[in-house]
Amino acid sequence: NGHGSAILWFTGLSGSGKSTLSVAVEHELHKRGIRTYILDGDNIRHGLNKNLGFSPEDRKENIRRIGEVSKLFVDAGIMVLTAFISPYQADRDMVRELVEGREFVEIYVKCPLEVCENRDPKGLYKKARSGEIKNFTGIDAPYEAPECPELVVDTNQQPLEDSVKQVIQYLEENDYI
Ligand code: GGZ
Repeated sequence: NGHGSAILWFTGLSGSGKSTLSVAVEHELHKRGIRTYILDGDNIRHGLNKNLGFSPEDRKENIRRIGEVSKLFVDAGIMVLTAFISPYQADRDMVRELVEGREFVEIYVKCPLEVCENRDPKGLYKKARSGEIKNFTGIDAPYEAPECPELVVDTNQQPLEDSVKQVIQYLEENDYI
């Protein structure tokens, strides 16, 4: 009974919980009969964008292509959930401008760098600190926190289920679902 598909754009540091949250939100949307698709590093950076690295230019192109693909899904009536660091405000704004105003829902997955670094599920922060990986977001590459996101979800201050409720509640109150 959807009132409209949209892009749920999760942005945040590596290890902030974007993927976990997007999967959990997707599960709730499925319970409500809503068709969804998740775009993340696994299906984008290993495929469509496998020629791109982590320079500012490549990140911009990464986000641009993800935005264009997301727009196609929205045109098809599907709720898209994207889980990319997307560290630059200008790149996120570029995606926002690709679609109708309310079709872009910017969700800041907020978590202190120290906490992400302690989680370090893939050991990437450790490699970044030792210099084995260059241009790592939060270490030697910037993360620009959203200036005016539709939603801020603090994954360090609340359990996953509360974050999921927060997103679902936003979507209900604003007639997305
Ligand atoms: C940031 C990097 C880097 C560098 C590899 N900087 O925790 P992960 O592993 O699974 O998520 C990170 C992912 C980031 O890709 P995105 O497409 O989301 O980035 S962006 O939106 O900025 O284009 C991390 C891994 O790739 N990774 N090198 N240097 N993350």
